[in-house]
Amino acid sequence: MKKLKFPENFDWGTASSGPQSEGSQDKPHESLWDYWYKNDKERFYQNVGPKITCDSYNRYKEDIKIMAELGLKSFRTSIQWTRLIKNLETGEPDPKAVEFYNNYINEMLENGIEPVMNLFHFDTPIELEQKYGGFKSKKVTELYVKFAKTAFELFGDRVKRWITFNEPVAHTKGAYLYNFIYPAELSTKSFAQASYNILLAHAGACKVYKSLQLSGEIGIVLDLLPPIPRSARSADKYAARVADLFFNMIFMDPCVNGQYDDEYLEILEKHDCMFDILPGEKELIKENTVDFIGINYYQPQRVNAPKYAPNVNAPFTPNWYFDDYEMPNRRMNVYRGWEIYPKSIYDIAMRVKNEFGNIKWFISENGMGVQNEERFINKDGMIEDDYRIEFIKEHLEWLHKAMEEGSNCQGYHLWTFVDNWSWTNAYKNRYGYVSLDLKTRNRTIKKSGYWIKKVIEENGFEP
Ligand code: BGP
Repeated sequence: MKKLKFPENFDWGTASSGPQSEGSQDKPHESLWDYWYKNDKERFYQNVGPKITCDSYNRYKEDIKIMAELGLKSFRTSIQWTRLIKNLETGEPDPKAVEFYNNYINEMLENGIEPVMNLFHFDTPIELEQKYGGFKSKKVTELYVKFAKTAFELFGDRVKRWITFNEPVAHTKGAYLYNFIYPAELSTKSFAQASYNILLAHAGACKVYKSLQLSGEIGIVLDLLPPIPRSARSADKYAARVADLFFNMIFMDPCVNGQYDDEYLEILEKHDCMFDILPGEKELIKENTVDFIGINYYQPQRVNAPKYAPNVNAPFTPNWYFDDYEMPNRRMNVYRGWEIYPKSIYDIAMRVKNEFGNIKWFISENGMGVQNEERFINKDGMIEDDYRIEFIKEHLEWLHKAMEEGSNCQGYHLWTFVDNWSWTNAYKNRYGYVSLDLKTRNRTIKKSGYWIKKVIEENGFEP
C-alpha cells in the first residue's frame, strides 16, 4: 500500500494539562477539583484525587527528555490559574510559580519542543466559585482576563501559541447540565449564562493578547462531537441539529465567525434561558475571533428525536430536543466504553474547510483510553498497546484524506503524553505514549511511543 506522507512542517505533538499532570504542591490556591475531592471523595474513582498526578511539577525535565527522544515537536499543557496567580483579584503572580513556568517553558524550548500554552482546563479557583458563582458571574470573566494578561506578559516572549480555554462546553455541560463537574447544579439558564461569560472571557483575553503586540497566535480548543442522526427522518435530523447548536456551534460560531447562530438564541429565548448581554459585548466577540482552532475528537454523538414528549412542568434541558442513540453493532473501544468511529475526523475537517473559511486548525486531542493496561506489559516491562497504534493510524488516515482534499489541518496531538490523572475517573483510563507507575511515578515508553517516533522520523507511515 502507498505510504501516507504528511506536509513538511506537520506538527506532531501531544497534550496534557496542568491540573492533570503537575500535582498540587506549592499552589497558592485550590481549584474546584482540589476542593471537590476534599469534600466528596466518593465521586472519584478509587477515591483518588489530584494531589500528585504525574508529579510533573518535580519531574518535568524527565518528561521533556522523553518528548525529545520521541521526536515530538510540540507539547500542550496548561498554566494553572490557581498556581500562577497569587492575588486572584489583581492578577498579581506568585514568584515561585513564575519561576516554575519559566523553567518548564525554557526546558521545552532548549529541547526543541514548542510550548503550546492553555489557560483553562476545567480548573476555576474554588474561591471564585464560592464568592461569585464561578463563570455564572461576569466578575469572574474579568478576573480571568487579568490572569490571562499576567500570563501573556510573563511568557509571551517565548510562547507563540496560546489557547484560552480547553473544551469550554464540556466544562459548562458538566457543571450545569450533567452533574460531573463542581458545582453540579442542574440549570440550563446557568449553562447558557456561564457558557456566554466564558466566551466573553475568551474574547477579552484575545483582545488583550493582540493589544500587547506579541509575535504569536491565539485560539481555543473545542470538543466537536459530530452529532449523527439515527436516520434520515426529519425529526432525527432536527435532533442532531439542536445537539450541534448546543454543544458545538455554541463556541465554534462566535469564536470563528464572531456571532451566534440565531437558532440557538431563539431556542434559549423560547425556554426562558436567554443570558444577559451588556452593551459592547457583541462587538467584543465580533472583533476578537481566533487565529486558529484546536479540535478534540474522541467519539461521535449519535442522536435521535426524543421518544417521549418532554415534561413541560420540569425545568427545560436541551435533551427535550434529542436523545442519545446507542446504535447496535457500533464499533466500541471495549476498554473505555466509547465508540470508535474514525471517519468523523474527516467529516469535521471538511466542515471546517467548507463552513468556517478553511481556518487553520489542528487535532488538539485524540486518543484511546484503556483500563488495566498493565495486562499488556511484556517481559521487558513495556506496554504493547497495538490497539492504540491501530486507533491512531485509522484516525490519521482519515485526517490525511481530508488534508489532501484541502482541509487546513496543521498537526496532530495525541491525548496524552504520560498517563495522567483524569478528573473523577482518576487513573482509570490510560491514554499515554508513556506509562506511569503509580507507586514510583516512573515513566516507561509504550510501544505506541516508539511507533510515533518512527512516524515522525519518516513524516508518514504505511497504512
Ligand atoms: C478530554 C479532556 C481531557 C481528558 C480526556 C479523557 O475531554 O480534555 O482532560 O480528560 O477527555 O477523558 P477520560 O479520562 O474521562 O476518558
